[in-house]
Amino acid sequence: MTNNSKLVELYILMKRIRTFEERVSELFIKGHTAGSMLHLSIGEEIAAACMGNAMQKNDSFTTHHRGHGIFLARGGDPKYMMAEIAGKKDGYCKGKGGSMHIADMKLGHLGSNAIVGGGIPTVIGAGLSYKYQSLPYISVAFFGDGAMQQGILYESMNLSTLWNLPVVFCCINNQYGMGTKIDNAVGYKDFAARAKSFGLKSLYINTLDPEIAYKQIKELFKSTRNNNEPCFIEIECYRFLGHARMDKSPYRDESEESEKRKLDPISFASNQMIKNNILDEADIKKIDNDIMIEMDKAMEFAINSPINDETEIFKDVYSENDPLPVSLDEKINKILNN
Ligand SMILES: Cc1ncc(C[n+]2csc(CCOP(=O)(O)OP(=O)(O)O)c2C)c(N)n1
Repeated sequence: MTNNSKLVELYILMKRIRTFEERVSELFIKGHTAGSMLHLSIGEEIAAACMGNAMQKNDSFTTHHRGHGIFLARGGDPKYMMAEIAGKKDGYCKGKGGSMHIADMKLGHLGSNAIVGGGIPTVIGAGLSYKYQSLPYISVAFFGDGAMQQGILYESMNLSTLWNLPVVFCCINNQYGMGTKIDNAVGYKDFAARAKSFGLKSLYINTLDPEIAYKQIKELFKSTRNNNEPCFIEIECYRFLGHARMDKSPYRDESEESEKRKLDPISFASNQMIKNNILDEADIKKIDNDIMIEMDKAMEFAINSPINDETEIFKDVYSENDPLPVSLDEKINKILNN
C-alpha cells in the first residue's frame, strides 16, 4: 500500500457527505424532519469535499439551500446538523433554522440561504473585515448555477475586485435549476469568462478526480488569501436526485439519469485507491462501515433530541418587546367570541 492520504481523506469526506444525506432522507421518510423541503447534494460531493478541504481554519462561508455537504466538509458535527434538520433543541440553531437555514459562527458558517443568490453578498462583508483587520482568512460564497443569473452576484463580483477582497465565488453547476435544464435557462454558459470580465481569476473544474480538483482549488486560493485577489470557481457535476425530496424528476429521462449517475466521484475515488494500491476493498469496506455507524448514531441522536418548549420556540426569532404570535385558531376564536 502506498501512502496517499489526500485521496483517502477526500474519499472519506465525500462518503460521509453521501451517507449523511442518505440518513437525512431516511429521517424524512420516518417523518422526523421539520418541514418538507430537503435539498440533497448526492452526486455533487466532489465540490463540497474539495472546496471545504482546501479552506483553512477561521475561513468563513455562506451556502445556498443545498449546503449540508459544505458544512460537513467544514467540520459540522453530523449529530447537531441532523438535530437541526429535525427541528430539535440540540440543533446548531436550536432547530429554528432547519435544513436551509443552518449557521454556526464558530465554524465560520455565516448562514445557508433559501433565496437564490441570497448568501453571496455576505462574503463581501466578511472579506472586507478580514482586509481591514489584516487577517489571513478568505470567505467563500457557495451557490448553484441558478444564481449565475442573479444580479446580486455581479454586484458582489464588482465590489470584490473594486476593493480587492479575499473572497471566493464558487458555483456548483449541477445542470439544473429546479426542473429547468441549464440549456433552457442560460444563453451564455461560459461562466468563468463572465467572472473574468469582472477582473476575477477564474477556474473551471470538470473532473471526477478529487485530487485534481483539490490541487487546482488550493493553488488558486493562494493569491486570494495572500494578495486579496478574489476568484471564481465553477465545479461541474450532476444532481443525482430530484431538486428536493418530493421531486421525482419527471422533467428528465431515466436514461439521462442512469448515464450521468455512472459519473460518480465516490466510485471514481474508490476505484482509484484500489487501482493505485492505496487501499484494498477490505480497507474501503471498513471505512464505509465506520461512516455508516457514525451517521446512524447522528440520526438516532436527532430522533431522541427533545423539542423546544413553547417559550423557547419564539426566542431569537422575535424581539423580546414584541407580543408573541398567536395561532390562527386563537385569532378566529377571539373574533367569534367578541
Ligand atoms: C430569488 C429566488 N428565485 C426563485 C427561487 C425558487 N428556487 C428555489 S431553488 C431554485 C433553483 C436553484 O437552482 P440552482 O441555483 O442551480 O441551485 P440547485 O438547486 O441546482 O442546487 C429556485 C428557482 C428562490 N428560492 N429564490
